[in-house]
Amino acid sequence: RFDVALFGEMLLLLVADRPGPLESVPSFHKRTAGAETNVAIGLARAGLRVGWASRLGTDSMGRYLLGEMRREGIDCSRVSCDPAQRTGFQFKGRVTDGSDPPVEYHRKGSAASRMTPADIDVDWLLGARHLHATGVFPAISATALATARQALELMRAAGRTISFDPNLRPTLWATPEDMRREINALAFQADWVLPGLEEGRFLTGERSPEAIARFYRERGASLVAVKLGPEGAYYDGEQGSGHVPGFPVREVVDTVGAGDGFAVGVVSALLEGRGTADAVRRGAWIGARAVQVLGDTEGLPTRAELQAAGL
Ligand code: KDG
Repeated sequence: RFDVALFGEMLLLLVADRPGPLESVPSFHKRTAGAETNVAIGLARAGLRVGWASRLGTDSMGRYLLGEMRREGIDCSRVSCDPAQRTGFQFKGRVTDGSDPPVEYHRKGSAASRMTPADIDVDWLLGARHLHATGVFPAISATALATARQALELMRAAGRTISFDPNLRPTLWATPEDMRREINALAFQADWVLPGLEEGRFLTGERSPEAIARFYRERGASLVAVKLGPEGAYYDGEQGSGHVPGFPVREVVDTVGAGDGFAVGVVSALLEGRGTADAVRRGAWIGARAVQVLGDTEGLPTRAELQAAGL
């Protein structure tokens, strides 16, 4: 029995040690990446019991990633490692102006992209009280999309809560229309929907955070929190609506992972029974930490750090 289940691809991340085109960068820092595994790591550090289901190759990257997840105390019993398959990886560039860095994926045909609904251990999944899903895993292959859909359906049918971060990756979809349709179909199954402002605009055709939130609220979400970057977040839920200001940031080192940090804050706090405004505040705080570090997970706080910050 555990608190949160997640399905998703974990990637080896190679972050450039200096700005410039990737081909001219001489050395890279080794880190881990993957939207769902970032959230898994953050939730585990926040003190929740977390289970992650996936596939990895048995190559050195797969061994490294599995070791990192186990070190965080995450249940990896539903991660299968296949010698015939390869672990995905990505390069990430460095930027100095706070913009989103360039990313180059090497994940096509990866072990995780070969997951199918048959990989879902239903008893294991239903042993969790909550599912967190993002738009990344369903984007990596048709079978991953089917797996994500099925996981959401099973949890919904069992009356468990679901959080969903659209986390749009246009390069992984055939067309923008496919992306909009499939991501919205998943979002409509979720209780807590966590889009970024630009994502929300693309997905709903609305402009304002209020209208984006209303769009998902009218389609079943009990809480929508729209991420506004340095401006914090707007939320609309059963306990009311409001705006949480952003936390101060000294220097933006890398924006990737901020949305995952936000999800960690909101989901961990809600599962602890905190109110919506507190949950969104925790999310905004972790998001602000996440942009000040190079990798996706160094900014994710431990339970003790959350307590010390009064969050
Ligand atoms: O949300 C962070 C992720 O974007 C990153 O860790 C890698 O999964 C990833 C992706 O597809 O970009």
